[in-house]
Amino acid sequence: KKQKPCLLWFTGLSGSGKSTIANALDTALFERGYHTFLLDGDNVRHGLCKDLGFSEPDRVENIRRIGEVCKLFSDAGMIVMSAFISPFASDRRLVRNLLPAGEFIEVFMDTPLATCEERDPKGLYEKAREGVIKEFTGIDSPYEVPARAELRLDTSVMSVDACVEQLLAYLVERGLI
Ligand code: GGZ
Repeated sequence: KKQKPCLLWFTGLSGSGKSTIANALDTALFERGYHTFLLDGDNVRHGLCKDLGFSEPDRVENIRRIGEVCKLFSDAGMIVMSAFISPFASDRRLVRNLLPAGEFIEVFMDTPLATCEERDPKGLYEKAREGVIKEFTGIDSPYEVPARAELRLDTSVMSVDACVEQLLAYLVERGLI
């Protein structure tokens, strides 16, 4: 099946739906016969980046390494998806500039903090509010909102399926699938 390489870079707060939507899109693309590669915290922060924490320099290095891996896989022709908070605009720009023009697609998960905090699937927001976890994004560590993301999704008002449909439509419109 014909496809063009690209990198769908999901960025947003913890609990905003990055992994959920990236995984659902990955499944949808796989079912349609496309070659994909998905990177998220589950396969990166326990391996490639297990020496890194959540200080600013560690987050910068985390995103740098992830960006380089994404580049390798998109160079190999895959449709790549990554799901990391990536809170700093400068780091996201660095990854954008690593790739050939047009291949980087920034997907801003614009789910309100209140919704993310309500979901709190791992109880991390509660711990951050109590001060048990320090430097938690959105609480006592910054998240720089993307100024010109290619796509913006708010999972407080959109279903998973609707998000996937919008992403697939974008890839078709761009001639990538
Ligand atoms: C933010 C943290 C933190 C702190 C642990 N700040 O919802 P999760 O649990 O599964 O996803 C979050 C994940 C964030 O890792 P990333 O590699 O995406 O972050 S970054 O791009 O900023 O490097 C959260 C968990 O790790 N987590 N401590 N202090 N998220």
